[in-house]
Amino acid sequence: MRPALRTVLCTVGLLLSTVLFPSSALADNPIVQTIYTADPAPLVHNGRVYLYTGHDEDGSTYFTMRDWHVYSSSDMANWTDHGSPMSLATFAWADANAWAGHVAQRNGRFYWYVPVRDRATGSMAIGVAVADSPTGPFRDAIGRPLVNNGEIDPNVFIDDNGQAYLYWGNPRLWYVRLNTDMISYSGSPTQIPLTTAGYGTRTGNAGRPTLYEEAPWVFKRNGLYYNVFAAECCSEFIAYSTAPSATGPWTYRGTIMPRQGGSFTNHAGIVDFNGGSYFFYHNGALPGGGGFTRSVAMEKFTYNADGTIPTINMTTAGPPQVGTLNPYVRQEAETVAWASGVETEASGEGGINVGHIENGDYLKVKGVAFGNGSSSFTARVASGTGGGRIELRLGSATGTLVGTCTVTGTGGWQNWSSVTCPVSGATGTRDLYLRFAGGSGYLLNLNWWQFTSGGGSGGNLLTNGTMENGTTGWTTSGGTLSAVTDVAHAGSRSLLNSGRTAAWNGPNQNVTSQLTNGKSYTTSVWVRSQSGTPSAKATLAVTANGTTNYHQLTPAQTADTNGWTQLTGTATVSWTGTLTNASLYVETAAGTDGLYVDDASFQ
Ligand code: FUB
Repeated sequence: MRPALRTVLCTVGLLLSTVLFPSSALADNPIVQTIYTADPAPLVHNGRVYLYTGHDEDGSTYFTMRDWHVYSSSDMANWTDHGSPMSLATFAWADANAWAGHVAQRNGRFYWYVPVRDRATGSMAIGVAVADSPTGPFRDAIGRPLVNNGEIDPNVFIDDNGQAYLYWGNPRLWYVRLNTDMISYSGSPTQIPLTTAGYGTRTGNAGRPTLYEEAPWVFKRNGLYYNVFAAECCSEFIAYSTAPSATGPWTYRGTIMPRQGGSFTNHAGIVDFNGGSYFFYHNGALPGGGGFTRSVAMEKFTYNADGTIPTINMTTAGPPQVGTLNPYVRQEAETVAWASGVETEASGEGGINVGHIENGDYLKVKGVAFGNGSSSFTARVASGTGGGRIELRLGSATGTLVGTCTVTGTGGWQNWSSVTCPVSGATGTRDLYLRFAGGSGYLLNLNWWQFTSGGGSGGNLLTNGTMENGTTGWTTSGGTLSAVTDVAHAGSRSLLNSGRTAAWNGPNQNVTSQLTNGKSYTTSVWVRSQSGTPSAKATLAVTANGTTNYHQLTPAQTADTNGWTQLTGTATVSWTGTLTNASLYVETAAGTDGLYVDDASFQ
């Protein structure tokens, strides 16, 4: 995507999130924000909806389309970008126009039928590619056009008796019976009579007396055959006809989606998934969008009791989420409900990563089920520059900060490394925003992420570990404690303990009621000295039966490039008798310089 569009998307993403929609219901339509997509073709397979789309090139003034893309979702809110497994180059005999395709599944294989321009004839033809997986890779199944009559928009329907039909056409409407190999056919292409009874009445175009324009989508429901199609031009609306058999006779049933949305074409696909019915279409809703720069979106709908389809209008909210997203298993960075400012690309580790990330960009992941709480977050990252920060925020891109991961340079945009940071306060089911922060230019690439669950109040036993709530939860064993905004490891605040008169003076927190005897605790805290380089540490003072023991919690030290040092370590905490006090201190081995503390976790 070109920088200009990226900038606009970033701006509009923020606008959408801050102006048009309440934070709990941010726009999830259109489905893809990183490129322009068109001509949706959904397919349900193994508990996921796979969405096959065309791809309008940025700034197009015609249907300039060179490849196709695949996305998938298990919850109809978060969509995983699978990249582009098929392009014009897949078909050696084609030279242009990667237009509206359709994928059908049979015997464990996936067949992608597409209209492309036949180099030999200069006219449109239908090709077919095949793959063993719904995400490809796809290869040309026959090395030549399957049909070649200058018309477009293939769609395949397999009837209950196993007979498959290929439908296509603009300006006419055709079908042919496919053989069970799905890459050859029997008999000749047959024209479906375009009568006004079957396909409605168009006025003012003697050459096209019916409403049928293009984009057939045939399916069967409760014994009734439906053909949903793009009607009239231009602009198009979506209408449908029904029939008692796959070959007709068809009866016109009316409009499904009236003209709207800023694109003079529309193109529909319908699937049932998880008990719901979903209507996919395209419009010009993204910044810079229009008739040649389209975007795929979808709505949930319910058939009327008599099997007719209700009027469906475009929305920015899209359908409700099916279930929730599990943050405690690896999630791909490219699984999002909304991406602002970023792009996706092939990853050197396989699959896709999110890249071209700049300060202020973000990814929204909808309905993340944190449950009782998370203790840490791990991200797979790469950076060819100095890196940046991944802020974990809830509810909006400026919402509550529950953790920050600092990413340093990894020596290359595909030199991957894992970073882990503490998380505090991520509980329940929330929309998660991965917001990127740092200097100018590209900051980092993100391949995947995963949270670690932790018990208690969000996993982190410390209150206000991010220091974003001022001094809340903290006291000091000497000197003065203040919340400062001029120095922060992440977010906008850190804690400063100034006026220290002894090395053991430092911010501390009482955790007596939260400790479990014999349990192993992991600690992470970021520290920075006001001057000098004192060796800081975190110590847990445990008093039981009148005796105090000191556990050193943070033997490891890792400096980042901004003067901050991360202290980390794990210690088993046990005691004999009655526990009367347990407090975690951040202190120094020597020296009394002022001490900044940020992003502390004990879990
Ligand atoms: O995307 C190119 C063409 O525009 C498709 O083949 C038609 O259905 C219309 O959407």
